Amino acid sequence: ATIEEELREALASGSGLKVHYQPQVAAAGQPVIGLEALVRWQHPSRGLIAPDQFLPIAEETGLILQLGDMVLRQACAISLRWPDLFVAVNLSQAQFRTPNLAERIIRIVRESGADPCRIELEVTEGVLLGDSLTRDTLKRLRDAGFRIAIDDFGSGHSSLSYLSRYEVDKIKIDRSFVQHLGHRVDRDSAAIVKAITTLGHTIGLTVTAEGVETEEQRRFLATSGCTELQGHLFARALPEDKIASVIKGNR
Ligand code: G
Ligand code: G
Ligand code: MN
Ligand code: NA
Repeated sequence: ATIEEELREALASGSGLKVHYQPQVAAAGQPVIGLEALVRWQHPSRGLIAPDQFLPIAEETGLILQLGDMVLRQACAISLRWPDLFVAVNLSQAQFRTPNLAERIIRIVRESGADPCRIELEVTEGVLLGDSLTRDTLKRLRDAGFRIAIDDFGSGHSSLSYLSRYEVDKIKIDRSFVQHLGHRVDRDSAAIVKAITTLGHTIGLTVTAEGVETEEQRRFLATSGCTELQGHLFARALPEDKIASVIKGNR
């Protein structure tokens, strides 16, 4: 069977695909405040497959819509279980090609009983640079109460214009900038991180840093004014049954 057929089968049977959750912490004091849903595929013969290896196929074949539904349903269930946390879900640019994406998402969340205000939707810069259909979809989602985060900020075709043109709530600074904040702090990355943080705060956005791996990075980011931090220093993406101990340990 091709990967596409196997993916279709996994989605139809509801087995194999699962969602892991990576905690996000407040920069101040580091309690866990949110979770990012990250899909995984436990393949019967190929082992654990990373999203980079099957998301492109899901996007090309349109299976990303069903996959997105599955992830969102699970994220809603987690949200109900942890009502004090927000749960972040990634949306691919390909999902925005469907004309009723906003209604689809709103319906799933409503059926689950979760509060849209506790669900954050992560989109990349490419989505924000999209057409009027995409803009309309994002506006309808935000009007329904969802929070919108710009994922991998600074890594794509950055245009500062959409920060004012669109209503977004959060910037997630791409981990490539964070990675270079080492023992010997890289001066350019440090300046970029500080500039993004200042810009974000000035226009009222939450600023999250991704890919935080070291204590030096954490300290620099907290001092620079980042609101939230995410990365292996705190926790990796974990299966549902492993997150409780991390959340409780961090409160
Ligand atoms: O978890 P990991 O670093 O391997 O994720 C790799 C990429 O896959 C990231 O860019 C992430 O945003 C994306 N990704 C993970 N889960 C989902 C998902 O449920 N939907 C979409 N659209 N992208 C996801
Ligand atoms: O594109 P997006 O930001 O959604 O991708 C998130 C991905 O980053 C996940 O696949 C996750 O596994 C990965 N990730 C999370 N924390 C770290 C980290 O501290 N270091 C590295 N290298 N990757 C991370
Ligand atoms: Mn993300
Ligand atoms: Na990201």
